[in-house]
Amino acid sequence: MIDRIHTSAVDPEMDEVAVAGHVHEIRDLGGLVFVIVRDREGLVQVVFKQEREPELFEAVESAGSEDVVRVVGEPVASDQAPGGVEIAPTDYEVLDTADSPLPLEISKDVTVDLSTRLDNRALDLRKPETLAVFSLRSTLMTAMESWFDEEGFVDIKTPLISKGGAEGGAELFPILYYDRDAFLSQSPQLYKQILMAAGYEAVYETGTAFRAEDFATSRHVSEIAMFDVELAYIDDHHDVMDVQEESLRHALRVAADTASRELELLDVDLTVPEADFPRITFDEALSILETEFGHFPEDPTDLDTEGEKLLGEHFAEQGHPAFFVVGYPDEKFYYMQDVDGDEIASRKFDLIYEGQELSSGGQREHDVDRMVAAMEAEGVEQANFEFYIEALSYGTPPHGGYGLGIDRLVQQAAGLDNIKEAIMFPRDPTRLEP
Ligand code: AMO
Repeated sequence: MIDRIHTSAVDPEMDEVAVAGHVHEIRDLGGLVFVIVRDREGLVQVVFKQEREPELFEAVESAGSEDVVRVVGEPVASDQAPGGVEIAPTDYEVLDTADSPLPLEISKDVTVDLSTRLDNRALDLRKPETLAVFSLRSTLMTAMESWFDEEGFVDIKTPLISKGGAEGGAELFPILYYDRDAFLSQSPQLYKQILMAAGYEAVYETGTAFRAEDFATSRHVSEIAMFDVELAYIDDHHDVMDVQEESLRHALRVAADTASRELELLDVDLTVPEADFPRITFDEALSILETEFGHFPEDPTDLDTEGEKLLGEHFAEQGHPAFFVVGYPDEKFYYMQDVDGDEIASRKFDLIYEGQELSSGGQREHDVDRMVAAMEAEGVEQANFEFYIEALSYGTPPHGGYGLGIDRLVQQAAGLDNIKEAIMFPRDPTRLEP
């Protein structure tokens, strides 16, 4: 490996350091050139003086923005330098030069629309604020996965190519699988349930789901990073919500504790929901919307974007950034519905976080006869689900789970206007590259 330390580790107490990175900024003041070097951890200023190091000075005068360089030198405390330290160079090496002009400015604070940023994503990803999003994303997801590892959940991988969909026909991306028609997976739903029938007891998957929805919103994409969870031997859907609540709180807490540099760059004050997440019924949600906001969702069996936002405001005022809405009517065949003694229509819940649906889940129908009846009522073609129905028919423990949209989690945690900012190379109905 090339000998270097990160810019964040440069300390005036050190005798000599080597750093490497992109040339973020150059300021030429005659006999003095300031070069700001950027790596993954931050920026450091290098001061080249013509009188002090004439040879290096000559070399640096031809430096260009975004060249990749390595600098060796002595760290010196400096009040004017970013981070309070600058480097007096003893060696300067160009590892690669960058073409110019750059199609997108990296260092200058100019407002560029999202579409231009995404067209030039390779450069946009270099911006410290963009990198902060993905560093935060990595922190959140590593923390999330470790919570499940610690709790004994099995890390699984389900297929991305399938014969049919789990969530509905219209949203499937067709592909050619050798000489047969197939589809990209919409959700690991059926497989995670089969694993419950197979006795795996508790599983999680960090995966990808594809939805051929026709949308133009700030919260939808066609290729979604999905965090799926399933657990067996539950009493009811509250056990599933407990898992979701604790794991999300843990991930946000780790991010708040360890990603302070990223949160500062993003100008975000991350609230960790320490109190119990409120759990309200779907009917209660409708009633809050009606009485407090005079809002009626267009589809009376679901909450709309505006409704979720308004409920988010209602609970935020009470100090709750996250809450569950439980018991949606007219649900998919795999959710437990119309249970004797239940006051709710189904054991399906959504988690709303910062005014936006973050996950859907619930207790599943493990009684195959009841599930098949629900499929018939829903008009679902059973032929595509035979492997699933059969797998569940050989004895399946009571179970439940949820799917959490990772991109939405990052969008909300990082305070981003558009979900696409939370994805390195997002896909939507119009964007297939880069
Ligand atoms: P659902 O279809 O509600 O449930 O998806 C779960 C979560 O995935 C995210 N999501 C999306 N994010 C961005 N763009 C999209 N087009 C998009 N579609 C969904 C949301 C959503 O809450 N099988 C069930 C889960 C389960 O019950 O286990 C399912 O997929 O954050």
